[in-house]
Amino acid sequence: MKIAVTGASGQLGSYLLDELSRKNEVVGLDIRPTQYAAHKAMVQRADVRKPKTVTSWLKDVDAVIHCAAQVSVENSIKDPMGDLDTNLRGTLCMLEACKEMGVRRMVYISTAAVYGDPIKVPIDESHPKRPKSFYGASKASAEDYVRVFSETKGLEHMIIRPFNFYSHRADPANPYSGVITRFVNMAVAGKPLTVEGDGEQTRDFLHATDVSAMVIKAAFSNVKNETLNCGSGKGTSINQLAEAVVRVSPKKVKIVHIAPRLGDIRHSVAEVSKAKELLDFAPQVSLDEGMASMF
Ligand code: UD2
Repeated sequence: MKIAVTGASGQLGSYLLDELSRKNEVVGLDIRPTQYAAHKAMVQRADVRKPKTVTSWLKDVDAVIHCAAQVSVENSIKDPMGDLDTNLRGTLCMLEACKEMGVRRMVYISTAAVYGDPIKVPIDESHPKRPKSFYGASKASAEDYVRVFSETKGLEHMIIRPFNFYSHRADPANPYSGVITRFVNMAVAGKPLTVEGDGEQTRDFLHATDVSAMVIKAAFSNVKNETLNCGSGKGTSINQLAEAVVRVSPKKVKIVHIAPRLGDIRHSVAEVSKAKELLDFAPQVSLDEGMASMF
């Protein structure tokens, strides 16, 4: 198969390239160059908002995995128009480019942020979408564009909603990086881990290699036109997470509590039975193993 991956220089994109390139022809597309030497020959400069830069790279491509996105919740509040341009218009541009070039399937990488504050945990895929940020709103709308495009123009699709994923490839310099990356950086610097609020809020953490594995299953599966959560199904409180980081940290660090984050979601845990049933997917990396690999 020939697969194109947008957002190929990002965290998830880089794991997809590693895995896909073992047995397939792969084209990576990104506005930023890749930082991995092994990917240099695979990653082409292209902007999903500018179809002319993308189309020619989709020649003979069977499936597109569309990861390219503006991923910061906070940026989306500061610049909703920029967020919409990349996440919604960029996705429509990709859908049209796929159609024009005869691509059979798009796997759209959405987010658990489409759910907003859940009314029920674990959250299953039929839970109402009520995003709390423009980021969640643009991803939720893009999901609808993917589905409607698929229904009206005949492109197969799969929508994947990852929960909180992490890996050592997340950019530590990015102020919006997730809590695991932040805690590991604090521990490496010998600084106390700052738990926001009482720390009893929960998240569903999974390693980026597990997200990559599920996305690849979705790309190759006979199952089509489905929306699936991508999580571990286990809730971990931020207090438990901080304690786990303290356990594996080479430096002795303390845990301190600071003010809660404004608008924070209290509990976010995926119901994962649909992914198990349709794709036979279950994450392989435990939180302890994943955490150890971060140091
Ligand atoms: C994640 C995603 C976001 C969106 C959202 C959907 C990341 C980085 N962000 O936001 O893009 O998809 O899910 O709901 O994956 N915390 C601390 N100390 C810190 C940093 C964080 O206590 O130094 C807490 C924070 O208050 C929150 C939890 O850890 O309760 C998780 O924070 P996060 O920024 O990792 O991710 P989240 O779930 O808010």
